[in-house]
Amino acid sequence: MGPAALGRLRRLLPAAPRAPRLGRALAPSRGGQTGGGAPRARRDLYEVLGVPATATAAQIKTAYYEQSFRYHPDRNAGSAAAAARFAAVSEAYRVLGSAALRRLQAGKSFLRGDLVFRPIVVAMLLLCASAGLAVPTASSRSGFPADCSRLRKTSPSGVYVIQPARSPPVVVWCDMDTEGKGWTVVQRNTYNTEITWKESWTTYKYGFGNVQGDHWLGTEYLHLLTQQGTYKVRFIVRNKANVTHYAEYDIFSVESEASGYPLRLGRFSGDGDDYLTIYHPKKGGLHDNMKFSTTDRDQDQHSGNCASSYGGWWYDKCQNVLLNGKGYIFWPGTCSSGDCASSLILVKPTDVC
Ligand SMILES: [Ca+2]
Repeated sequence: MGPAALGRLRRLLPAAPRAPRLGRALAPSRGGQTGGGAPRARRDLYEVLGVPATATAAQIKTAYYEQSFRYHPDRNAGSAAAAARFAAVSEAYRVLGSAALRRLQAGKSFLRGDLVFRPIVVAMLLLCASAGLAVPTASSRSGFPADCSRLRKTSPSGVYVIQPARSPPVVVWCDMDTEGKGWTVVQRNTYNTEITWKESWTTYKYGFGNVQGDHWLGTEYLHLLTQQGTYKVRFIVRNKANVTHYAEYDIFSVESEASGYPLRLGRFSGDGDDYLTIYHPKKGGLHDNMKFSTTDRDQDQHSGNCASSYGGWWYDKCQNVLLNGKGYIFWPGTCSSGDCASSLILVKPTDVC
């Protein structure tokens, strides 16, 4: 589905509601085949998630969590039907989830509690029940821990080798000093970094930099890490006055390369506003559910390529926040001109399961 088709879908979203047809056999993509054009495709997206066209952002997100974990390929090994259903659910949520937020924002009826609180708690419980253990175990093949949370609590911060499920061993920095210990560092940047961050898709895929300094762990490793359990993420920035700001999401995953490494985030907590899962029309839009873009792979919603200006990121049109830049680390309110001194992205198994 191209950007033009997505644009048509979004313009059509406020159309009259209709009753859902639940339990019907699903066709991941039939747009253009039935003669129905965009309206038929939009209707199918709601049906894929099993929600009515009047569904709120919270209902859409809850349905997505339920279905994506039910049909996740890791829990349906070898099932082409489950894989197709998983892909269809992911695409439906990517389109409808973002559009529902925009619709709420446009109507000035943005109910933050409705969006992220009780329905998502229910979704979390369903997610935990279907996902099994939230904390991954050590790799039976190598003996390396699956992530930094498996280290002894007395271990110091430093360089370690981990091995997420289905991954080769990976050298990482384990942060044993930040609250709760056991964080795996997936990104670190400083304003005057040597790294340009304007790297290719493949370079981002496998990572670059020095884990003792500025680096990107690798989008593929982010995917593999977050597919082996249920993870949370903490974004931390420090401004020139040495004041830190953080934003945490109690669920964090990066889906497969085949789906564009889209970002999936759960509930927000932090010491400021939520710039990743809430739509900010006067900034870059929305980051949650956006695909990853690089200089050589434009998957953003902007007419140009956002990644060409700074670096790889989950852009919309283009960014509310941006940590992958040389001489530009941007977080509104903390360093609104892009002059953050440093940034850090940490992940570990979530507490909600
Ligand atoms: Ca673009």
